[in-house]
Amino acid sequence: MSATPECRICGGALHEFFDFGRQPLADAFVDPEGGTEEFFHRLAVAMCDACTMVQLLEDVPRERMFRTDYPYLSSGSTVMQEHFRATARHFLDTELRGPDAFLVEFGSNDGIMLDTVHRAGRRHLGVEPCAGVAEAAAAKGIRVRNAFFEESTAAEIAAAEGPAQVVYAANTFSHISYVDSVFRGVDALLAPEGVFVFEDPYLADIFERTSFDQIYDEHFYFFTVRSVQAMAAHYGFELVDVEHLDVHGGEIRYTVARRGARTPTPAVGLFLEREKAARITERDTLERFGAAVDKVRDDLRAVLERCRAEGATVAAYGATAKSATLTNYCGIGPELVAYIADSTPAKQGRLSPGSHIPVRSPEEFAAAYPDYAVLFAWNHAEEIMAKEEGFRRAGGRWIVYVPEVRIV
Ligand code: DWN
Ligand code: SAH
Ligand code: ZN
Repeated sequence: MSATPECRICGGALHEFFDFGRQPLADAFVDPEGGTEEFFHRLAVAMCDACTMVQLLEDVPRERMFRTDYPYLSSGSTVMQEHFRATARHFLDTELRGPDAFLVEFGSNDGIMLDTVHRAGRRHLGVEPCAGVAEAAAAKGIRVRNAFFEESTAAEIAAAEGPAQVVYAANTFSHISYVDSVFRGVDALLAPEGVFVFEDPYLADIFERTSFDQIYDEHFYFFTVRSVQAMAAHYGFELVDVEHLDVHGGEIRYTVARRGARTPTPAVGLFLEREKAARITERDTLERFGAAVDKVRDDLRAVLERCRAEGATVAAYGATAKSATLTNYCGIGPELVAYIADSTPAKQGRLSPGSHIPVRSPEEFAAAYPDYAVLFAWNHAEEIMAKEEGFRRAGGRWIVYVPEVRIV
């Protein structure tokens, strides 16, 4: 028997509330010619009884997930391009007004955010462990360091370039189990009045929308305002602002400063009240989530089985990391979904992790529309449905499963 698992942040006791069983790495698309064996791990989520942080029970070694050939390209969505342009402009207009102001982004991927900072001629540095996407950013003239952000990397950057007014991370901080090292790194790098800003999927939205596919190897933590406030305090910092974002199915942008450096905005207290009223960290909410997950699984399987019985053709759209949990937990393979259309070159011609559904180009989708398409990239619904108007015009129907299974 293993010992009672402990919270990665405060050491409190963890209470497991959902087990997805054996799951593959969500971004490890498989070469159909064979070769390397797939890596599986146990995917289960728990909440800390003390600080309420929701986290995975097991972490996958970071080098397995974030490799040279990491396939996800942030710039694949025009809505996300606009989101990060606006984010960069906001920093340029506020924290980065001083002539020598310096911004460090970790998890900068292909440079979707830093591109605007770079074009404005401002000091910046991306820290990105995946060489492929880091090179894509460097090719645009963006300064990138090919490394994992942690205490040693941050200390080296501080020594070489001086303090940063902004340390920023989107959809990355929640990917890092070793938050202690990250906070020590931020401490080494951040200017006295600087801010550490990060945005990640919001647990309240995941529960409200039953978007259980947000849970996969890379997403280690599921933040709330309450748990982030406790985490920041634990490491000598303070949560000073929060803002809800509509991207990626609902996120929060957290602004953290050194303790006492800034006055918290009313938004922090407001969100804490709302979270309390929504009972998101209560046992009954966790149990309801589990029941809702299994209902989505059963409903989606029923729709797909019916399509198969009727001889209808079914594909999916968006070979998302999220869809690894969806397909593997629901038992959806190529017999139910013939292929996944996706614009990412590195995913095309490969098979989805674990479920082995072939990934094809959107051009192949358009060349012979299926009767139904399951929207795996449900967080990009508006963008994709607008782009693929021809599919609906040709009589095609979308199958969505967030917040519930529907044909639209
Ligand atoms: O947190 C993470 C987020 C930011 O990105 C990472 N851990 C991994 C990744 O997660 P994901 O794969 O679930 O992200 P997306 O943005 O939902 O993926 C969308 C997929 O759909 C991409 O493979 C690109 C594709 N796509 C497409 O084919 N046509 C997307 C759009 C908008 C399109 O028009
Ligand atoms: N910020 C982008 C990319 C998110 S994908 C966006 O919001 O679209 C997550 C990224 O985090 C990947 O590019 C991955 O390589 C990177 N990452 C994971 N661990 C990291 C670490 N310790 N330091 C820096 N980047 C990391
Ligand atoms: Zn804890």
